[in-house]
Amino acid sequence: MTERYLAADPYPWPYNGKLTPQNTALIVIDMQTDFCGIGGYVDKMGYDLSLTRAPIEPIKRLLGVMRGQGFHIFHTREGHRPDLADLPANKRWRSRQIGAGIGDPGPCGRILVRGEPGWEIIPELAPVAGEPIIDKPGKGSFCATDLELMLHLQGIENIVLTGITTDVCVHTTMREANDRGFECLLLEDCCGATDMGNHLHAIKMIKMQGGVFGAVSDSKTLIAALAG
Ligand code: C5J
Repeated sequence: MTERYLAADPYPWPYNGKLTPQNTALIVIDMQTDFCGIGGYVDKMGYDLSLTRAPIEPIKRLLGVMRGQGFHIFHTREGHRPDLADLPANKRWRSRQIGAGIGDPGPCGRILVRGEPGWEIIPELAPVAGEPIIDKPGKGSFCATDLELMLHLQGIENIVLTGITTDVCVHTTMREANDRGFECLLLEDCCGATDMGNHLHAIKMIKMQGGVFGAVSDSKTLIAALAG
């Protein structure tokens, strides 16, 4: 197989040059109204929505290219059962401290509850038929989900991470994936956080120790590499 790499920091990615639609998945994390829409969880906490909305257009463009080339695409949603049986009491308590209680009613329905309008993936990035959606109760996409099994059954070795928020669900998922032996790439323009400093620091952390969790690049670079 011809080796294929893209420019990334701190090393050309993937480490072994094995980049194909068959062994690589794009994961779009938590692009839900609750994290980037008016009246959702992040809005209710008072954070700047422009930061979590910034990745919408870059992800949309990337989805178009990667779908067109037959890459695996996965989506995730953070949320809890309507009876809140999977919501840790401390998670609920903390969210209430900041005025956006998980499970409580809000402008987009009950906050972070499965089936509510705020929990839905935004229409701009809606999954298409055949793209698995991973429903997760936590920050990481591997905790209490079947994601790892599905990745292994499909022969996936490389994971391209996008979505929100960079420092929480994206970072936790990247760390979990890295520990499981997946080769990870985070696209910085396809991620966003509730705080720009946290976004930048989360990106910096990945690049330490020769790429302690993988590598970082951007969607333009990946799209150019896929065109070549
Ligand atoms: C958070 C997430 N920040 N999707 N969730 O609570 O990052």
